[in-house]
Amino acid sequence: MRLFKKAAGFVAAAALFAAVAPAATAAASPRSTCYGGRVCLYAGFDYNRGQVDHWRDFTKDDSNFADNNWLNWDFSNSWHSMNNETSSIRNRVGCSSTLWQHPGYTGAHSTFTHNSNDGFLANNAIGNNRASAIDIWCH
Ligand SMILES: [Ca+2]
Ligand SMILES: [Ca+2]
Ligand SMILES: [Ca+2]
Repeated sequence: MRLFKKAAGFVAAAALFAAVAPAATAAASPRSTCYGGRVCLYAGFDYNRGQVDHWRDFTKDDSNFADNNWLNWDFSNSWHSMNNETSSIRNRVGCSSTLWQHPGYTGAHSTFTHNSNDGFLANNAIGNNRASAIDIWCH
C-alpha cells in the first residue's frame, strides 16, 4: 500500500510537470507580457506572435542599438543585431519613451506613453525596421 501511494504520487507529479511545462516556456519571454519598469522592443510585428521571438527590454536610455543584440525567448543572446529591426513595442517603464531613427537621438521619431502598445510600427513616424536609439523620459 505504501509503495502504491508513492507510485501514484510520482505519476501525479509527472502529469503536473507535463501540464505546466509548455506554459512555463511561453512565459519565459515578454512576447505576451512586458514586465513593469521596462520598455520591450520586438523584431516582428504583433510582439513576435507566430514569429521568431527576438526581443529586448530597456530600463534606461540607449543612444545606439548598433552594439545591442536581440535576446531569444529563453533570454539567451541571439547574436543578431537589433539595429534597424524594431517592428513593435510595449511600454511599461512608468513614463513616455521615444524611438529614434538614428543613433544619438536624431531623425524620425515616435513617442509611446506609459502602458501603451503598438504592434505595427510601419504606420508610425519612426517606421518599420528603422529604430536605432531609445530615449526613456523618466531618467
Ligand atoms: Ca523587424
Ligand atoms: Ca502603429
Ligand atoms: Ca536607424
